[in-house]
Amino acid sequence: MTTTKIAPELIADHAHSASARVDSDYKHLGEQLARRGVNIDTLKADVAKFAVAVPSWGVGTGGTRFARFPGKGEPRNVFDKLQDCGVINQLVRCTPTVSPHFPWDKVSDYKELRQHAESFGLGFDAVNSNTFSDQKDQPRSYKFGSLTHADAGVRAQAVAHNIECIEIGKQIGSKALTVWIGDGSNFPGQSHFRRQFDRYLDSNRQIYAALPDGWQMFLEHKMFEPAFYATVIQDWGSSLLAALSLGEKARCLVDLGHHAPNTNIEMIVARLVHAQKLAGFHFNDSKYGDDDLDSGSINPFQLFLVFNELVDAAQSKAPNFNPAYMLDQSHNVTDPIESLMTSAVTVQRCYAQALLVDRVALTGYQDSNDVLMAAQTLKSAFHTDVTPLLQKIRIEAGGAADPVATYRASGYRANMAAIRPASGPSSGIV
Ligand code: RM4
Ligand code: MN
Ligand code: MN
Repeated sequence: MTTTKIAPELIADHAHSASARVDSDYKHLGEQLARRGVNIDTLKADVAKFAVAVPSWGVGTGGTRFARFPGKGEPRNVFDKLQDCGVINQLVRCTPTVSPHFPWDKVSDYKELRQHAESFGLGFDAVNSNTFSDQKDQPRSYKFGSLTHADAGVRAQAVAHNIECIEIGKQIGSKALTVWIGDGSNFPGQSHFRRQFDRYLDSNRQIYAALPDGWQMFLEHKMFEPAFYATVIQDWGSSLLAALSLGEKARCLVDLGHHAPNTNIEMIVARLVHAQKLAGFHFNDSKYGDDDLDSGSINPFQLFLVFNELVDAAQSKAPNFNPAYMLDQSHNVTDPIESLMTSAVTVQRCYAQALLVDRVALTGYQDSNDVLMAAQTLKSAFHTDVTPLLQKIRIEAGGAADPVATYRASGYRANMAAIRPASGPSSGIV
């Protein structure tokens, strides 16, 4: 039995036994949508093109500040991670790329890494740098900051790491660098806000200068953590200021978990679209802070509203609109493969639901101040169960009608547990 992926025969068997049920549900959904003037096959063709990248760090078991409880058969290195990502895409068929994180995913031969990814049918999305933790043998510490550190030597080291990430990205076929820094302060008075931001811009200008043609730099904001008093790029305002000052290739990345509770994230999305500065997303969900929970697990309506803005922007041909979609989650108590598959499907579901919004009717209700009907127009799209549509798309692409059931039936995790030795308990957020 092959252990590097799920046996294609098993997937086909599962899909075959589900196909009569899926066809019947799909037909029924098609009838419902036809009454609303939507052609389900056109919708299917649109949704089938949707893709979201998987974070390489997401397939390992995450933890909290207090503890990490390792899972069975965890990936030991980037090659194992790619294999797990390959399994995810085998079953869901909407995650063809992986977003790697360096130095976590460092190897000596990137050509080999790229070929390894290709052997699982995968490519690479944005590369992520890490100057929020110290690496082995690193001469200077990031304890008090990286790109914004008061010491020019630390800043130079952080700049060099980001440029190295670009160099790696070039070899593996990436087209973007995502920069998230943990820099900030824990106490009032600790750092000079304006000088710190100037240093941020100065460091990022050097990184920006190393971007090849066709590349972008994604600036990720985050309200707090690890700095608990003030974060240098704490919100989309600072992020936009930085992106505007750096230039055309710099854009703002929205991680759904990086805002205060109740923040209107969909409105931030609309503003960034207006400014032609929306880089893309790190999808996840949260109840309190940067919880990194599975997408749509707490507030699926918010995720739908974000997609409502995105679909509206695409349909109205907003200029320079080409957001990158990535998951960024930490799986502490679930099997990461199951969480990532479920999340990818949830994100795809919200995209499909947003395509169902009757935009002509909505504009009419907005312009005539019919508040109730405007709200109902969104709700009616959100309440549509598009499950049979998504199942049909997966089956037609050679994936699974029910990815979690097929995955569990394959015994993949148990196989991996036998091959990959258990790692000891450790701490750390990721
Ligand atoms: C941060 C942020 C970054 C991610 C790290 C691991 O909170 O979301 O995108 O690279 O976590
Ligand atoms: Mn993120
Ligand atoms: Mn985060």
